[in-house]
Amino acid sequence: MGVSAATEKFLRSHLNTQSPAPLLHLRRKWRYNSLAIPVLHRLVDGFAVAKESEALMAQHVATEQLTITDWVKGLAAIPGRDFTLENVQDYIIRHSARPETLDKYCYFSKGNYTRNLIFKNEVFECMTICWEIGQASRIHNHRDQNCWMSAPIGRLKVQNFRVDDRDSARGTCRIIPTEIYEMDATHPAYVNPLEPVHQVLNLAEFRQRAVSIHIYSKPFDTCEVYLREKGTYGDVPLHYTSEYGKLNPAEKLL
Ligand code: CSS
Ligand code: FE2
Repeated sequence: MGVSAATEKFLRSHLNTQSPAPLLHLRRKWRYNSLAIPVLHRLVDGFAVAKESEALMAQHVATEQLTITDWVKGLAAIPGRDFTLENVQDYIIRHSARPETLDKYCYFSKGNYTRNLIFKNEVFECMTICWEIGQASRIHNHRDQNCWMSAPIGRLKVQNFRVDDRDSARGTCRIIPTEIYEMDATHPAYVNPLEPVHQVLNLAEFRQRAVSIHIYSKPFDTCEVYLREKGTYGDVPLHYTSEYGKLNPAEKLL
């Protein structure tokens, strides 16, 4: 898929040492979200390689810790037209949610990861996702919507995939693993709009539950799920385990 000129400029700016904020998470680039590097390898091959070492010298940006309520208020104060990949990434780098304020939005289930809506308007929705040890999402996309993620509690691995030979009439494709990165409290991330198919995993080896916060803009309520072994994909509805702190009555937590 293509991206807007503004997004492309943002992705390019990751390698511009004049714009320090988005570079924060590149300091440990192979372990954490380094998505700008592979993107730029394709966008401006050669140039990206030359600039990589400079990117590693990114300055540290102070992060203000807020209650989840204030964190969401700050996000909702960004006007819709400014709710861009760059602006929201900048916000989540500069502001983090205090983990102890997330309790109300934390429901765990041994059956599956849970989705807990915190806030929703026409521009974005924001939710916690609670991961038991060993739980993982399916391989999926976000319907071409932007997604920013942070993990105030625990650690998560994100595996990106490339989709080859997509045949929409037959619902078949090939799924090829590409970038891997990790998220934790100090390493937020966003889904690469140029390679939006991914899987999030709370690996058993991490030995702890995880709670991540996801911002989706605009909100979406279905996604495409990819079955790697079968080479097929299809639509799957998404639902909330809890909304605004209240468990969905139909929900059976295991
Ligand atoms: N997108 C998945 C979580 S992994 S990013 C979901 O909303 O259920
Ligand atoms: Fe996702």
